[in-house]
Amino acid sequence: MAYETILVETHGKVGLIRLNRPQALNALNRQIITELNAALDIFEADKGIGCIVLTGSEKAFAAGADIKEMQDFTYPGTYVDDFITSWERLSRVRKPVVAAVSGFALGGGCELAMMCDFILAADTAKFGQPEIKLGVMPGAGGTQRLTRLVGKSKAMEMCLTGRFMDAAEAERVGLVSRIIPAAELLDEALKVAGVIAGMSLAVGMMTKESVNRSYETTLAEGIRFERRVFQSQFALADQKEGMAAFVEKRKPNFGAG
Ligand code: CO8
Repeated sequence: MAYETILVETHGKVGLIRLNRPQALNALNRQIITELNAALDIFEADKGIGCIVLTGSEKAFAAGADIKEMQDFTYPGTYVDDFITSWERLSRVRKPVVAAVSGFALGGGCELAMMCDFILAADTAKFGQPEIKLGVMPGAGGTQRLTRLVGKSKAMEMCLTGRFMDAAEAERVGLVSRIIPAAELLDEALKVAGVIAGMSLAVGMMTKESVNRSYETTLAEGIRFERRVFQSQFALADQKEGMAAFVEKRKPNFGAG
């Protein structure tokens, strides 16, 4: 597929997707989401890819859903088309996904970043859910994921006032895992993703599934889920390889399971 609004590369076992509508600060329209979903499908199916990095430009990860496209939407139209549901493909990717956020991550852009497994932020990053200024509220998980990540008070303030959060505040409250100088962000994201992709693919996917389970269930059920998955890992060739490599004082050579 020839993409017009994203750039797709592979770096070893890492799949890199860059949002690329510079004239609109990577505003998310139907085309960019369709292309993003297609690229995710391809990386998800490719056994040679162990981790995906999603990034934007230096100025903007994404400045939200495309307001010019949305302004004439109607309720019957959004209902019949089930507007936004297909935009959540990213949250259903089973392989690890790292967001590398530089500049604006606003509205749907912030929601897209939060659908990733963790966010590495440039020191220039700015996060916000400014939808309320447009007469709507977050619609792709912002009221839910932001609240779980930063707590009710911060999430309420951001969603009700639309104020932006800078990188330092985002790190302090746990929205991002780390802050990196803007010029080094992509290299660092690819390096971290390379480390993840060098592990067992199956174990990486199982780990992601287990951590995510903590958001969906009780502690007792989550622990039970974790225990079963952990026990099942003794059926993996990668468990034999990983532990043999430790005992033999060599580097492990992991495969897909
Ligand atoms: N939609 C469409 N165009 C946009 C958007 C957007 N969200 N953001 C920026 N642009 C365009 C501008 O219109 C401008 O285009 P033009 O040159 O043709 O006028 C160009 O990008 C550059 O923007 P600015 O001149 O405004 O750049 P500034 O540096 O002055 O300002 C800002 C940058 C602060 C980011 C500003 O552009 C802004 O406030 N943008 C809108 C932010 C916003 O409100 N985002 C929320 C949108 S609603 C939403 O996301 C709902 C979520 C739906 C679910 C999504 C699922 C993933």
